[in-house]
Amino acid sequence: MGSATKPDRPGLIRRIAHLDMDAFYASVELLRYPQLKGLPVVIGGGRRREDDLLDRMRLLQPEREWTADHLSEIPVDVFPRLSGYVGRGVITTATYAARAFGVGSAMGVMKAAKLCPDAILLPVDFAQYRHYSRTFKDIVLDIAPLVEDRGVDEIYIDFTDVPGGQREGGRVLARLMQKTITDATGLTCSIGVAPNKLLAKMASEFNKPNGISIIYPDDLESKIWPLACRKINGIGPKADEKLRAQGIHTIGDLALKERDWLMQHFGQSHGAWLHDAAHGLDDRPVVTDSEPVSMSRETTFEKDLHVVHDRAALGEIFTRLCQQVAADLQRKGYVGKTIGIKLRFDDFQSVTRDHTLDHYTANPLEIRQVGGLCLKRVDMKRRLRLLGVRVGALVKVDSDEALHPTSHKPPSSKLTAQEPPAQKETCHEQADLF
Ligand code: TTP
Ligand code: MG
Ligand code: MG
Repeated sequence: MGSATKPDRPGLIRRIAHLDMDAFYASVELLRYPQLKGLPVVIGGGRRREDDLLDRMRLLQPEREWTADHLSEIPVDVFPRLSGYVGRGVITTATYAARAFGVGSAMGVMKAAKLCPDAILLPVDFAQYRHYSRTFKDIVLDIAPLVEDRGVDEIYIDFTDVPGGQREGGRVLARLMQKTITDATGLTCSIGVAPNKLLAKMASEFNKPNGISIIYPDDLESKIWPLACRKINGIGPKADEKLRAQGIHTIGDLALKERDWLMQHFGQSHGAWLHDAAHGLDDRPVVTDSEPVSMSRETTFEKDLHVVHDRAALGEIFTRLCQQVAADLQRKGYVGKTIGIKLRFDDFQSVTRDHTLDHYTANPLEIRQVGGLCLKRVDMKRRLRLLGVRVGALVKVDSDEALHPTSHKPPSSKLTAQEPPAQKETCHEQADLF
């Protein structure tokens, strides 16, 4: 594994970790329903409503109180089972107990019901998953500064220069991260530490759940080569099929092929990449988060809403979204100048409008007011599926720009619609809708 040392720090072994949360959505759900621990549970099929199960309990046991504080007291036999499910929903993830039945991500709920009819089915709650996603990432950032965000439940971390990052190949630091995350959230994760991102990503799967796996440069032949080519992040089903057609099934098979042969059969750059990957070579740096350019909040409705009949509900939802995005900005220490809205109609057409202020803000009332003006510029001709608000042109709240806005440009409004601009008269009716 040639890229084991850092070019800028000769002699220092490059140690890169990949951290991935275990059965993430399902594990977050189990925090509020701990009575389901160890049981087969799948997440999918619909969105969480606040809170269907409590309503059911209020009917079953009206003599006592049922609030959000009592979720853990709901008896297991009250939870919906897969067997009762009819619909086209898809499973996002499953607990390890459900995986034992062959149930997993991206499977239709109906199919899963055949495999494990007694599994409990819970709806998704993205806001909750985002919250825990932010929490575990912040915890890791407190321990190690170089973190690359790879989605809702995974990150790469550069261990090389972090205290403890080289001890036992990174195991000591990995253990500290696992413990800190579990103590703070009750969630577990698995971590792979290796000389580079490619191998770390594979390694984090080796000892799931709640596992640590360390790969040293000498482990390539014993730990990596026996794996199927699909285990290389970047070899998808199509590429795998092409490799199989050439009799290449494992990473070891791939490593036996000459670089030139791979380049001939799979193209110059892909062939060279395949060769490097099979030999455990990967020089990609851990790319830390760049400053965000915008923050947004949006929501898809349970059922399409009518701009007139549902105006009160829409107004409330819009206010809440503005408050949420303002809270996001304030929590992360940003202010923005461009306020935008996004709508999706029941025919899936999307429309956006935005307005740029001459100053920066993170004030929910101001975001609400400017967002409301943007909404008035939309021809509300159909029912709405989705509503969102975005604040862009962000700067840090304590930056020079925020404190002394220098731009002398007049405030501007921009149409970014995927449909013709609204006509003034047609949207008059909705003028004070939200
Ligand atoms: P993963 O990390 O792939 O899976 P996981 O965390 O559920 O389980 P594991 O212990 O094997 O890591 O995905 C993270 C979350 O992303 C998962 O909890 C749900 C969501 N997801 C989907 O919604 N659809 C999918 O097809 C996949 C793979 C994941
Ligand atoms: Mg995961
Ligand atoms: Mg993941």
